[in-house]
Amino acid sequence: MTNSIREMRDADCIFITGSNTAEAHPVISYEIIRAVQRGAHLVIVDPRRIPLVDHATLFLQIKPGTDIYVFLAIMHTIIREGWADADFINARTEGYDEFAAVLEEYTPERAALMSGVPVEQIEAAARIYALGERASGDSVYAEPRGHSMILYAMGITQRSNGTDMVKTLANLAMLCGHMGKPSTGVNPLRGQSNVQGACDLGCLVNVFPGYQRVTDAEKREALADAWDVATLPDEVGLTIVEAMHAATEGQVRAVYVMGENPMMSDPNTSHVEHALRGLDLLVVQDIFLSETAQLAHVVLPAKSSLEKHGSFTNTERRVQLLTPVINSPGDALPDWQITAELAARLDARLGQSRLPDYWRFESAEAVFDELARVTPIYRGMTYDRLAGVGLQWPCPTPDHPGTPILHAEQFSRGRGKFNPVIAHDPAEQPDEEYPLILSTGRVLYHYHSSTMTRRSQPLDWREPGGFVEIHPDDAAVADVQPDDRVTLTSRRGSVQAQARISQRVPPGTVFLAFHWRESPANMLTQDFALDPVAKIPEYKVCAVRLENSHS
Ligand SMILES: Nc1nc2c(c(=O)[nH]1)N[C@H]1C(S)=C(S)[C@@H](COP(=O)(O)OP(=O)(O)OC[C@H]3O[C@@H](n4cnc5c(=O)[nH]c(N)nc54)[C@H](O)[C@@H]3O)O[C@H]1N2
Ligand SMILES: Nc1nc2c(c(=O)[nH]1)N[C@H]1C(S)=C(S)[C@@H](COP(=O)(O)OP(=O)(O)OC[C@H]3O[C@@H](n4cnc5c(=O)[nH]c(N)nc54)[C@H](O)[C@@H]3O)O[C@H]1N2
Ligand SMILES: [Mo]
Repeated sequence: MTNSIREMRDADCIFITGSNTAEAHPVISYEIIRAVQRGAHLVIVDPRRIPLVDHATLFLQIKPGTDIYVFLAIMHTIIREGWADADFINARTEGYDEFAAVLEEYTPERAALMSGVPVEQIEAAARIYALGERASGDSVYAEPRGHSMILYAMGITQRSNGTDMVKTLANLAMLCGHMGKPSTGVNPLRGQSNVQGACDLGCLVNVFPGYQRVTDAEKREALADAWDVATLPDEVGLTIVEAMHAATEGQVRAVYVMGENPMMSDPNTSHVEHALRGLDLLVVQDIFLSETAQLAHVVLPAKSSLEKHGSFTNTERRVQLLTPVINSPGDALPDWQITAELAARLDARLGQSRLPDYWRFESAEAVFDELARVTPIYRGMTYDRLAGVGLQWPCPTPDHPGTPILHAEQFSRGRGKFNPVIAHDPAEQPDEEYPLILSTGRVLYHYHSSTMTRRSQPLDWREPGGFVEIHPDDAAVADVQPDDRVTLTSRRGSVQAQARISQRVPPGTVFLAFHWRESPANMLTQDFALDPVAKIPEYKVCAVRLENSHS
């Protein structure tokens, strides 16, 4: 996030798209509701009538995958009506002319045809967001233009044009100067409790800790020095879906999975199973015997987050300390210790004369100290300083207070760059054989592959099994009554679940969460069309057929 959670309550307008905030980020949704109660506008662009729509002042219900036309039309309108922030564009950005030229053809009328959202709603969203209009009451920011925040999540990124989508939202914020000030910015709501931290310290295929590129020779050599090794790899690795394809092609022979359950969470499960079963070695390090661990040659038992020391970095870049609150069972060790011991043994096997210092950690704190040493954005942090509320990166020096708002004076690259983006449609469109769009995601009561939440009796009681949301029109066509068993079929496979007939989804779209091992959504999703840059699969759109299982 460019900005911080606490700023949401002061916003004049909050623009949410592709985030089911009340179910996936419930605590953040309280801040949003608070802002609305103080008079802020809440604009939501989403295919589903998600719970937060009850608080929205404007809801643009798009057909899945068509929001790009709406965003381009919103920017078209902002320029046409003179609502852009010329001062910000001149002082802080570059590439405006090229970007603006591309927008000319993306009229609200065209967006209405593609998305099903009326022209008036698109124009109203443009005005409210651009000018930071309030629904009522006075702004805490006494300025001519109010403060607008964009929040987004997986509805934007889990798309074959996810990178374009994110650039589009950045363009929109820069166009209106909603950047670098409180209650503005582009704010991706990060998912897992520590996914931000995992990325920060290099759990990505192209960077070392602190987003230092593996292809940057100078950074690479500095890190090799710090770690006391001769060289470090300079090759960008395979992302997870690419790795599964490489495995079926025999190019990847061994996989070490730590805290992931790809048999449930990766797209096209039959293919994933084929890839994993064909490996020479599959190691799974988990806190439970997950669906993936059941296929492993070796299972390494890890301690859960409630059983170990460490730090989590949350969605607003805040690094916070973990403290164990329960004892761990059996032989479970903290993940860092399993990895360090494994690495030390491998080094010994490879004939290293001495155990390199970089594997000799005494504690999680020692790991953190090393991390801070090699990661510029964490460099000023220590466990002592993190005690209490933690610190937000960048925090480059021991006396730096942390950074609640990014890009306040300038962007990381200097001027903010407008990236011209054109619309792309989802890779798999409905047709006669597979006439419906399947959208996948989450429900409030379960977490991902639900290794944890389905072991909790109250949660399991609340949502005990897989259900498909079906619009009444589509239910009528397929002769489906409430609670019937239905079968969804895509080009990849078939899944059975219970019908939940609901106006939450628009006609032509069905929704299935990916929590249920008896109704595994990823049997249906596709793994062929990845975003060209991020390589994320299009979890949010594939084509399916709906049948009543009894007919
Ligand atoms: N209860 C619970 N909370 C969670 C999780 C969980 O499993 N359970 N997982 C965590 C993780 S890792 C993550 S990444 C986050 C995910 O948080 P979200 O991204 O909020 O969750 P999703 O259910 O994937 O929903 C994405 C939203 O995008 C919408 N959407 C679908 N297609 C489109 C489209 O074409 N355009 C637009 N604009 N929107 C679309 C959906 O209708 C939905 O409202 O949640 C985190 N929080
Ligand atoms: N169809 C569809 N698929 C999706 C998505 C979607 O929206 N639709 N969303 C995608 C997204 S955003 C995400 S983040 C992924 C999530 O996918 P996964 O990360 O595969 O899902 P989890 O169930 O969170 O799996 C985490 C595993 O880690 C284990 N675990 C928990 N704590 C620890 C620990 O401290 N140490 C170790 N070693 N293991 C631990 C759990 O038992 C579990 O087996 O799913 C993706 N897949
Ligand atoms: Mo996620």
